[in-house]
Amino acid sequence: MTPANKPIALTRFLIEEQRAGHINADLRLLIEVVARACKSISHAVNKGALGGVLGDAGTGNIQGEAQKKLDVLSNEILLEANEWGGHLAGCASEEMDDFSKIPNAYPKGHYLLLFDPLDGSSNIDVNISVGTIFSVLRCPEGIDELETRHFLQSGSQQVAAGYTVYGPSTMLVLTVGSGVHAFTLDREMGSFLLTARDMKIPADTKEFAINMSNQRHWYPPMQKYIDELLAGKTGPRGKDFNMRWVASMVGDVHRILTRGGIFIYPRDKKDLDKPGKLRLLYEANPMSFIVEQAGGASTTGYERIMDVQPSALHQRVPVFLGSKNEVELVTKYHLDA
Ligand code: AHM
Ligand code: MG
Repeated sequence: MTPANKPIALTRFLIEEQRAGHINADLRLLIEVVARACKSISHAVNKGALGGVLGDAGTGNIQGEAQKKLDVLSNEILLEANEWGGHLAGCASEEMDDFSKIPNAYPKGHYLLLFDPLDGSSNIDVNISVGTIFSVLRCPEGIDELETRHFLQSGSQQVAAGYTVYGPSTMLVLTVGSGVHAFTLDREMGSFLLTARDMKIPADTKEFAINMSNQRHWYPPMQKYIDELLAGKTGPRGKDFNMRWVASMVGDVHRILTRGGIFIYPRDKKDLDKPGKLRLLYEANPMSFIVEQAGGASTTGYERIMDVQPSALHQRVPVFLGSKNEVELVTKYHLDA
């Protein structure tokens, strides 16, 4: 590869975004630190059994889910990397009951970082893609003490969002509100290099992602929508649809960002206490920001996810995201029901 067509590094890309007025120096530093933490997580994920990181940690999170060793390790890596940089006021994570403040020994900054340190945990022990998802919000100005309510901002307030997919290669996908860009980790150089600029999700698709084993628990609009997809060429949709389910939202969203599709995790009758499985603040919102920036759509089946006013840190939400025309159709089925 000649120097002229050599992909640019994340560091240079972020400096150019700062010059273009899309981010300030603090947000640039924050994203750099998150990327560095993701490199460490990538190394741990890659070592697998050799690093002694597989299996259960023997603990549970606030959502009653058993934590894997890599869930706990990834959470620690992200916290430690971010607490001393001076750019954050606090962090919240899927793996922590409550938010975490910046220790008094370090200066406090103006941003809040929310993350799912290792999404798709059930894939860890079977060597299938997992990922890290993150969302950045502004901390409200002039507050005396950081409280949970300061994190409860709608997705439309996000200033940056991204994920890293630890797959056959490690890729960081990022938006700061000026399109969606993907960076591949060059392990020899130790840096993320820009490999896809301004990614776009096609409006139409023939591919859907859903856990079909829950079908009997779905509500009527979902049954109708999926029945029509499964009916294929001779059905009302007039085309055959294919199905894919990685069981890691990062893996499924990355495929959709690359070649289109719709991802669905609906509310169902199995657990009436839970409005869906995925968490609003550190899964649904960042993925929605990315998908919308790539020209796709993202709803709860009834409203735009990024318009939902959060009421709790670990709040769950139904998720319909991806190719715009499919998301609009399934949302219409819900609103018309
Ligand atoms: P996790 O954050 O505990 O890993 O759970 C979230 C994951 C998503 O990545 C994925 O889409 C979904 O849960 C898979 O659910 P299922 O177990 O129903 O296949
Ligand atoms: Mg998750």
